[in-house]
Amino acid sequence: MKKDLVAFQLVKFLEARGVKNIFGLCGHTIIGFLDALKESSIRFISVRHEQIAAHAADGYARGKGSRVPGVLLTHLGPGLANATTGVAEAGLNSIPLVVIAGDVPSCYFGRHPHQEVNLHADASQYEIFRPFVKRAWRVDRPELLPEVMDKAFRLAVTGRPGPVLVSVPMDIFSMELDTRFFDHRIDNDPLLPRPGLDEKTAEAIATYLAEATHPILYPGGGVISSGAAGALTDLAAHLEIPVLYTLMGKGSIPDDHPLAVGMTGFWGTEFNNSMARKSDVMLAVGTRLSEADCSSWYFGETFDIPPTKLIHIDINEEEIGRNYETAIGAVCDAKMALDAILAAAKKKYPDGVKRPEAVKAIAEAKRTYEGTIADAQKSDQFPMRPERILADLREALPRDGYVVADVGWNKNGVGQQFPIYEPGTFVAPGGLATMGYGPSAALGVKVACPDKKVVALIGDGGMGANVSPFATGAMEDIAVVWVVMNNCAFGTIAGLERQHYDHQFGTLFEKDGKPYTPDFAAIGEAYGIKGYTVKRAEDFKPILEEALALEKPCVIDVRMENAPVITEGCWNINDIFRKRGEEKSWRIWSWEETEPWRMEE
Ligand SMILES: Cc1ncc(C[n+]2csc(CCOP(=O)(O)OP(=O)(O)O)c2C)c(N)n1
Ligand SMILES: [Mg+2]
Repeated sequence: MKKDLVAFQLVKFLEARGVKNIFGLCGHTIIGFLDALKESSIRFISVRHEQIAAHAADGYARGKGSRVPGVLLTHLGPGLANATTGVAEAGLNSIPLVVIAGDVPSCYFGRHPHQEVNLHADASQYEIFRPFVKRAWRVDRPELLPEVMDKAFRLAVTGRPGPVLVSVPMDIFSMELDTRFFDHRIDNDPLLPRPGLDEKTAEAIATYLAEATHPILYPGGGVISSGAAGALTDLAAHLEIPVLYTLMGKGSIPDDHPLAVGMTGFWGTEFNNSMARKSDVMLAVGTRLSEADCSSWYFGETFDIPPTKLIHIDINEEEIGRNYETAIGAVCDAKMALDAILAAAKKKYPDGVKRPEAVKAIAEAKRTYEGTIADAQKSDQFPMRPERILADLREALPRDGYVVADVGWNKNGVGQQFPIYEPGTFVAPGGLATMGYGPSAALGVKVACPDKKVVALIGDGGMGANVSPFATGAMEDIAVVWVVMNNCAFGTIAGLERQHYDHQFGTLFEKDGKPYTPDFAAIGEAYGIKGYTVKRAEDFKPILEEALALEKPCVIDVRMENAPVITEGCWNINDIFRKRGEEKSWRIWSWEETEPWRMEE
């Protein structure tokens, strides 16, 4: 019988499962594991906060097309708690992660050993993760670790992808274990064909779409992560169907494709929302039809379902029929489904369908919209117009360059008016909308895609939340270009507050009544990366081009006007805000607002 330390066997298992990078932060509970990792081909990318590690692992998984999990290593208690926001963000966005956390020694469960979480149960830190991981395990015996790791890697990427947690009492890393336990599990890595759509349903859906007068396709993030963007674009082209998309679905079709319309919802344009509203059949794929994309589900805003007939395909059965009456629902993989529908459409309608009026209307609407922002995109004003920052960035960034966003103008403005050409190159925190996501996620994207240009487009609020990704960029030579859209404010919230309460209390960065900002370029330089401060609008693009060409970590601090993203859709919160003494009755969920046809019954 051959034996070896569990830590070394775990590293061997991870290598065998193709893990190339682990993001994490040390603690006494995991140095036994680090001792084994030191000998490995796996790169350990050490960061300064576990939330950064989680976002970076998320960015890594996305850079790899969401087919392989990002791996995150944390210490127990405070380390694991720090990682919660990042892991929850990944969970809500269906991004696969395997989180390995150290835990208290198993012999001391419940005796209050150092940093034990034990207020409601002994050694119960893993329960902190329960609401947002697919499964949280605490491994109580060394023989169980191989089995749990095997399950963890499979679970993270199958079905609706997401994070899993394996909490390992630190003594287990230091135990000797018969090598057959791990060896057996290393071999247990079956090919898992993804669940598809049966031919009959595929044909029914193709027929609905082909025969409809105003159909639309509506991809969400599931289309990107299942690699279905090509099939979606081909289906759109064959049946000439306009494509609207969710924030997370941006990139499912190149934005300069004649059938690409744009994003719906609160940050969508009126044309986009009206096209969605007027559609007679819509095929939604890989989306949970969430609030922002659906204008709080109000009737008469983004979707009117019914009369629009909703066909909804998602890998997660819980999404079907959640918010809307559904004509056909199918639980399957987005790519398998779109391939099957495309095949059925080609068989039944070999010559395709032509809808020249729709193509013309899209082109006209895009021209009109571009006209409304053209002046701002060219404005020499300084602090710069946000529209110009986005337009200059688009020109400087190659078609396949990545934009990793955060929250604020950088996410909502990009969703609305920044063309994305390649699936997966727009990386944003759609689910939890965590301020502070982008600066860290960009590290992981660049590690996953070293040959691509990666820009982290961040507000000064988000960048200020944590600047230490600069340290990791410097130490590990990760050539992210961080662009700080600096409006000296939590601008998005300032805009909402100004609109509803006529002031910006608690949302501006000010000192002695004047705008306050740290010097992000100097902070970058202090960390050992290149720092630029933009002083005039015309300097921004050349600086950006220089920074992108350097292939080194850089930060560009650019002052920007604190102006809100124009919102033509609707969001229920705007009805809820109410000044003292103001007469207001707001719309809340009601059949009158969301399902008026029921009231007619
Ligand atoms: C962790 C976290 N805290 C608070 C918020 C609420 N929030 C949404 S947008 C925003 C302001 C972001 O400011 P900044 O990064 O400067 O971008 P801007 O809105 O100015 O473009 C805040 C605080 C959030 N999304 N996440
Ligand atoms: Mg800001």
